[in-house]
Amino acid sequence: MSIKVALAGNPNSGKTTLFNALTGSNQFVGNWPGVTVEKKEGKLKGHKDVALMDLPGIYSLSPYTLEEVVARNYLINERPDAIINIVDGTNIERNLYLSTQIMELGIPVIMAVNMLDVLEKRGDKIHINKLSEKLGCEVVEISALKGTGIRDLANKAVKLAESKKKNTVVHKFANEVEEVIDETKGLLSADIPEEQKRFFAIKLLERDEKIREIMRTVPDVSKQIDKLEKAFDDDTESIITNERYVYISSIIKDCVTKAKSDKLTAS
Ligand code: BGO
Repeated sequence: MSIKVALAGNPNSGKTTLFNALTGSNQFVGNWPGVTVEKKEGKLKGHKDVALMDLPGIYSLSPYTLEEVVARNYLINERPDAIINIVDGTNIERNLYLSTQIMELGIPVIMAVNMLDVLEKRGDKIHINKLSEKLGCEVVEISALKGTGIRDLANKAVKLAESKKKNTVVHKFANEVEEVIDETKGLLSADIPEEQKRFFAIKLLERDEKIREIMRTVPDVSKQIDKLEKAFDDDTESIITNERYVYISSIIKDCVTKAKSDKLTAS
């Protein structure tokens, strides 16, 4: 049986460089059905039975661009055995916004922190063990350009895919938000697997119309939306985005040490 691994990340994170390093010349290029978004698939070098799917570069799993819809529909409908989430280590705060959403899909995730060569040159440090603990997934450092850590990443991704271990979300949002997410999860029909319920509940709370289109039964979550919006005096999409940024700030505080501050000086 062949194993499917998906590669997901922001534009400019080094995804193409990594895809080329992982697959060599063994690639097939086409389009995603019905749209002019490029689809690239390859065989993982050294692992003949492992297919690697390169997803479009995206910033979020929201429904606002064709690329986001293509990527998330693939992840929901095809359920790859593992996801490699590549993040640009020099821009990690921004890249983690997508990661927090990828972790909610219930698919095993391994994070590849890219641009290690640049981080080392600057003297910046990402504490990958702490990052791994905070995210609840394995994290490796790589330089896609220099080829550092690529083989280790490939071996770990294959092992993870073979393990069939479901990803569970380790971080909790504010209590009031978690309560409403739990209530919403309880309204979802039984055809949605347990490990995917958090993702669907959050998307319904965000009034994501496109997610409704791919659900067999759509529960009425208007009471849950009302409850959250009254409690926070804001719209649900902003409330959840804000929760993600609070989580990301705590990750950055604990896991990133910079040699020089980003702040501009007056010199
Ligand atoms: C240009 N280290 C370094 N230093 N650079 C990297 C690494 C790494 O580990 N990985 C990728 N890059 P894509 P997406 C470029 O193209 O793979 C670089 O969008 C340039 N081009 O080489 O395309 C990579 O698929 C001129 O840089 O990313 C590329 O995710 C000057 O990051 C860029 C400088 O990689 C994006 C860089 C004409």
